[in-house]
Amino acid sequence: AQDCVVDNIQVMKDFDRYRYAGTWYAVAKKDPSGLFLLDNIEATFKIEDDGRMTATAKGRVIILNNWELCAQMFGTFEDTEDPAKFKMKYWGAAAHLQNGYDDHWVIDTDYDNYAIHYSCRQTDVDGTCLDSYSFIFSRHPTGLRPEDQKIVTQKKQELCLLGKYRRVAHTGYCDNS
Ligand code: DAO
Repeated sequence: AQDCVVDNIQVMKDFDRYRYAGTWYAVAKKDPSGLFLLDNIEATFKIEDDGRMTATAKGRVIILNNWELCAQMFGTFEDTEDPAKFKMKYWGAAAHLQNGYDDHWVIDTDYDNYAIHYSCRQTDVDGTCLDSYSFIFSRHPTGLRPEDQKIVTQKKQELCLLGKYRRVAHTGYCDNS
């Protein structure tokens, strides 16, 4: 089942946000148009007392053409009828950072090692995605375990994004911010 129609994309079954909570390191990323987060990207998800998911994230960005900084970002998630599909409102801690309202889908995760995120910002008339972004997350900043790599490759293919990812470096740029 791989027709590249966004509505047909399989997401994580019985997604458990409590097991998903905590810090994830982006190890690969498929960029949207007008990309924002460059590298040193990590996200920490939290489940609030009322059960809603929130996140803080950071990553190296370049704004105003040549100003490099570590962006501190915040996100709040709205639930949908599918437990693995959220609407994410996000904004930056400082001026000039991006803000927006995106889909935030968890495609697959084992909760302890890897997670695959997907967001389509714009669909085409045929239902395929015109502008998507996707993070491959690891619990380990060093990358994915070899045994997780083949699952991730399979899921990239199901997202019709195989070959469209780049590696996300972790150099410590955002460590003290
Ligand atoms: O980097 O090009 C891009 C698109 C990503 C924008 C979203 C960043 C905000 C994230 C907040 C929370 C968690 C993932």
